[in-house]
Amino acid sequence: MTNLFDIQGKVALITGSTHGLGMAMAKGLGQAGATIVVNGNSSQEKIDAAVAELKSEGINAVGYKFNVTEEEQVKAAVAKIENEVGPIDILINNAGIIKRIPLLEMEVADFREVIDIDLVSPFIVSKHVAKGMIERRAGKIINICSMMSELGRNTVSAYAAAKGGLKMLTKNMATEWAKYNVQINGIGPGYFATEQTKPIRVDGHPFNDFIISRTPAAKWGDPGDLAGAAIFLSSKASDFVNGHILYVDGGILATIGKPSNE
Ligand code: GCO
Ligand code: CA
Repeated sequence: MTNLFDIQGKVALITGSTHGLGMAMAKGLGQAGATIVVNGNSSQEKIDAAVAELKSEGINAVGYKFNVTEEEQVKAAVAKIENEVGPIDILINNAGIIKRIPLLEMEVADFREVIDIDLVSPFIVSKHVAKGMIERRAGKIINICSMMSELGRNTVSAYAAAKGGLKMLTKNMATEWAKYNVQINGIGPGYFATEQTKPIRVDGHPFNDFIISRTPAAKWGDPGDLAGAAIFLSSKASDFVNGHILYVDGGILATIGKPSNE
């Protein structure tokens, strides 16, 4: 029987996958049988450690260090990966940063850095990976969006601008590439317990209670909760799904929230 969700032997490049949600999705796709191409840019040791961690779970994994904001590096890395590992079947644009600074205090350079990593890099990486996908008439691209693709929040203006932009970039990629049998979709994680949210998750921090009360599921997401969405959007099961953002948020976007006494 054909398994609609089968991704056995597929090559999946996940940017920014040495830790956090990227690593969680690497484990999810890897456990489903995909070969994982880990990427990071901060240090080779981190990449090696991530590859070793995946391998220890029986996952086929390799690592490539490159800066997703530098087109020449991306171009060279994509060619190298396709040559050494195989054609990239699945691309997850996950690498991203956040700066929590009020608008009036934010330096232009900081704003630009967030836009560059969170919005321009998915364009750069997709551009170079999609070429092969279009030639092969097959491919899956998943852009990691955010609650901030839909909602604003104090201090995260550049991140919200980038993630809102990434939602529209997803729709535009689908507009241009869907006819080549490439599916481009987004995953919009709600609030997950990762390093990135650690500063606002600490016990007693007002944001911690706020998020739990703001989430109908009444908890922070476990990074492993993203695996199902990632497998769906990487597999045949989603072959006619295009330009869609799948929010995995415990229901945050479904509700206006509730007063603190309820
Ligand atoms: C914040 C959070 C968010 C989350 C996530 C929400 O400061 O509000 O860090 O940005 O990380 O992206 O979907
Ligand atoms: Ca997060």
